[in-house]
Amino acid sequence: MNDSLNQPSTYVPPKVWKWEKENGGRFAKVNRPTAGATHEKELPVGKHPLQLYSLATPNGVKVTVMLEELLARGVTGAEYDAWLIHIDDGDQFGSGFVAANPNSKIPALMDHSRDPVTRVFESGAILLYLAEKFGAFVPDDPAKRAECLSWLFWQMGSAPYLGGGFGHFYAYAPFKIEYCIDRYAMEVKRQLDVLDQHLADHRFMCGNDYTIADMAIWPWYGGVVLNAAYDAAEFLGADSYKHLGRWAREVDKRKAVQRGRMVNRSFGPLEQQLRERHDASDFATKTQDKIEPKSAD
Ligand SMILES: N[C@@H](CCC(=O)N[C@@H](CS)C(=O)NCC(=O)O)C(=O)O
Repeated sequence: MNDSLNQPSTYVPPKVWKWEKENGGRFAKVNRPTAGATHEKELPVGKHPLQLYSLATPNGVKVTVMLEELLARGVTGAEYDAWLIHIDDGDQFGSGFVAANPNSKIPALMDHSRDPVTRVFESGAILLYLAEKFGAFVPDDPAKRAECLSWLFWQMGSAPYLGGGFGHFYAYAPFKIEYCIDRYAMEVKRQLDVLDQHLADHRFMCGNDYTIADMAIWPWYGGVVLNAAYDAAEFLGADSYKHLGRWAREVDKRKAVQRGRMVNRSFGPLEQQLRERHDASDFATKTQDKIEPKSAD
């Protein structure tokens, strides 16, 4: 044991890495080092042109917020069916899902209004696809569009440090490793400061207009400062990022955000879980508190 780093120091990597045992972490059951389908399973298809296969993680919420924002703006073509993908049970490795996303990760979108039916995977690509399809939430002006896409791609490149790095080692790893938590806390705090300094003189990420850049960044970085992710707000000193906090609370109040984050949610308070969404009325009638009988406690 290396005491100063609070980590075991006996491990010597073999010449060639082998997948020999489960690592005991939260995702041990589904993680594997190969791609492709493990079983045959078709995806269901509902009544709307847009079919979403997802789960209400931050990457999933980006897309359901976008769809609810479009609908709130009166874009009726954005009506959608949202199907729940249980990633802890390996649904992402079913043949139908792999055909929609060869990377086996939620979210995946199929657009049946196009011939041939068009698949879109990667949450950032889905946001941009929908923004272009409906001409909304991405600026037309080239300079503003460049700024918007820069922040969108910033999020796609940065969030793995927050989720796969910091969140994994702080919240999910089977034991706490100071070296890893230090490395990623340092980077995440730097990212929080990037956002805080930018939002000091911008209402939203790209100025006065709320765009797909806000939709991409909020579920991750808003989630951390509002303490909705990893229970790490205190650890990361989230209160000190005043402008980021102000922006996160403003986005949090939007009706479409409140609806979008309920879709494909299978955890948390029952009244916040709309596991599948096929119609706008489902928010009033099909949340889990209305479906599941109350538990005895
Ligand atoms: N870069 C991808 C990341 C998607 C992603 O990591 N999805 C996670 C949930 S947030 C997932 O499906 N994990 C299942 C797995 O890794 O097997 C995106 O933004 O769409």
